[in-house]
Amino acid sequence: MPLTDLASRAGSAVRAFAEASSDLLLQPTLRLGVTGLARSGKTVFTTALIHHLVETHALPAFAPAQEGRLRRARLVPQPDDDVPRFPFEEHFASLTEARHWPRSTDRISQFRLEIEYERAGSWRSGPGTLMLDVVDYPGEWLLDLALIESGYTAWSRSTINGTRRAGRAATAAPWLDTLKGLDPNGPLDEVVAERASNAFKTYLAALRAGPEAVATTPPGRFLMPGDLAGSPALTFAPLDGLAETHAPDSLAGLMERRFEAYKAKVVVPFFRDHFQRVDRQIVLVDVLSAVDAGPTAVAELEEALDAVLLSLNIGRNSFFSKLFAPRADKILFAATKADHLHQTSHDRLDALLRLLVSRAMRRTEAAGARVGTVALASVRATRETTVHDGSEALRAVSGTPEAGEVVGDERFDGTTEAAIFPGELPARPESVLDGAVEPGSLRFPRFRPPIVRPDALGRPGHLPQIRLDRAMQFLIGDRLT
Ligand SMILES: Nc1nc2c(ncn2[C@@H]2O[C@H](COP(=O)(O)OP(=O)(O)O)[C@@H](O)[C@H]2O)c(=O)[nH]1
Ligand SMILES: [Mg+2]
Repeated sequence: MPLTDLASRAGSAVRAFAEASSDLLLQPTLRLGVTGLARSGKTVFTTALIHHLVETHALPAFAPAQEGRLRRARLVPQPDDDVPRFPFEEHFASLTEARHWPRSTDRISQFRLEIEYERAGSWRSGPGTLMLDVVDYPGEWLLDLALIESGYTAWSRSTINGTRRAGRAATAAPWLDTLKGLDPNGPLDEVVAERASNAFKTYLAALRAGPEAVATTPPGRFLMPGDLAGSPALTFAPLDGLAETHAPDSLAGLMERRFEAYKAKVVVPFFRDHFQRVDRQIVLVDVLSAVDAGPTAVAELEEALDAVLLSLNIGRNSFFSKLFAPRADKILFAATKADHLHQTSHDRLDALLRLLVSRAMRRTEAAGARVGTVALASVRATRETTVHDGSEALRAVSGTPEAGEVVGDERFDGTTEAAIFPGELPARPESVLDGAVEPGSLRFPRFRPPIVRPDALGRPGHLPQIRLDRAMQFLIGDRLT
């Protein structure tokens, strides 16, 4: 391992300590990480969270609000100048005025809220202030932790081995073809390196677009480049038939240097500067889409959960992961978009996520932090209703499907409301893993965000949600007492 790495790690420990002690002296601060794979609902969650804190109102399961102890929350300048600000105002306007979901984002962003509240304790009373820093970052980047412990040769081999998995042959064929034509000992050639890297990226993209639908093969920035899109730092790829060491002027030598540079300049700084500093973490999971895509997607999702738990290093005895372990003492896994189901299925969705997470916790020997699960909708786009199928009454949801969505033989125009029977999750969550849900048998059209009307005094209305208040209580409730 290069020395610079160790030095920077030591520096980060010193900084973390200085930060923690200055926090104690100056202002209690809580850093909340929001992560999840692409489209899992991070932007919508973060927008709704800020909205509910700023527009204080009763949220039954969020004690500080329910007890009327939230006095004021306002947006203040964020602590890290080098991280883009989370564009809350833009996302909120898009949701409530245009009724469009926020535009998708692929990079890290941050937001600071200053929350003034009334203490609830019997021995501590009076006003308190909490600085809440919310950091939204792509879950794909967590997959890179696996690379830190790996050398270029080992990474190449395991990635190529990954193509042998059931169902991957056709997806991998074009990339494996390109690999056959590449000689690791051949001359160092930029054009060849780029061709190899492009073929590899095409393979990764095809994996995600395929039936697995979940991305678990690193490097994370190849899946979600953020501000590194198009950068030469991402121009590398595995090679086949590698020896243990590579001549510096060979193709393998170049690839190895790039691989190591990626780890040192991209992966390590992310874990050190952002991930490691998180106090509480929410991991959003689109369980419903995986269930609908079939057992392969669910299995792939389980693997993604393993990777997340390993990166959170709750309990595993590894030198490297220990160095990057965040100080997070509470981790919440949340199945998002629960508003696609009737509320009678919300507990089933939660039970399924709990099963997936507890299996992952056993596999990764997780211990230490408090881990919770919840099925939620950050923004509830539907209402509950019943539809009749002959003499049978089915529990359904109704909302406005987005223009172009198709259910059965109906294509929606984006303005018409419709009641849709989404199907039901099985009562026994284990049966989902055995393939009890026929792929494509559930109906989850994309709904437009709900209509939010101002209240009688003309103040902006509240975004409806499902169990978001429970998530807030788990993540920050105890720091507002
Ligand atoms: N019905 C519903 N859809 C949601 C909800 N949260 C997210 N979505 C959908 O999921 C998409 C992706 O959400 P987004 O927050 O942008 O995901 P990100 O990539 O993780 O930031 C949105 O455009 C919505 O279509 C929710 O609470 N309810
Ligand atoms: Mg986003």
